[in-house]
Amino acid sequence: LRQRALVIWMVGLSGSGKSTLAKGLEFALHQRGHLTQLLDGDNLRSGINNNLGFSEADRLENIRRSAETAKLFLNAGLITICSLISPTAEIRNLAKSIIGEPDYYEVYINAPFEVCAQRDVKGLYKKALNGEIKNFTGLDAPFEAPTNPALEIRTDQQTYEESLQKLLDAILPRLTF
Ligand code: GGZ
Repeated sequence: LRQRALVIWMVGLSGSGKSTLAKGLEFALHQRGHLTQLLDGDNLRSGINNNLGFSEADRLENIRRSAETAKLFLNAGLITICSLISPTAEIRNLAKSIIGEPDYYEVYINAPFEVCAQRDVKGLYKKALNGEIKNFTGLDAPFEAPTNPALEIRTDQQTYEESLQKLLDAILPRLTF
């Protein structure tokens, strides 16, 4: 199979649906014969990024290492799906500059803070709202919504299946020469 490599960089709040859609996208691409690599912020933080917390400087370093890692997979020819909050324009610019503009495809997984807090899949919002977690994105740490993403997915306004279909419709045409 010939495929054009690409980094799909998914941005969004904790609980917005990034990881779920990233896994779904990876599975769908596999089924079509594509070679992929998934890099999830949460997973990277238990390995290569296990010395990093959630200060501004640590998040920047988290993104720098993740983008450098993505670049290695990109250069190996894989479709690399990154799912990290990537909360600021500065952080996303760093990722874009490491990966290189033409190979960086930014997807904003958009669900409002209130919706993510309502879902609270991991109970983190409850803890953050109780003051048990400091520097929580969207609460006492910034989240700057992407202003010019290649694609935006509203996970609060459509089903998971619709979101995944929209992702695939946008991405599949970009994976061939
Ligand atoms: C935001 C936090 C925090 C704080 C722990 N703020 O939904 P999750 O749980 O599974 O994924 C989130 C993950 C965020 O890591 P990233 O590497 O994606 O963040 S960043 O791009 O900003 O570096 C969340 C969990 O870690 N988590 N504490 N304070 N999310």
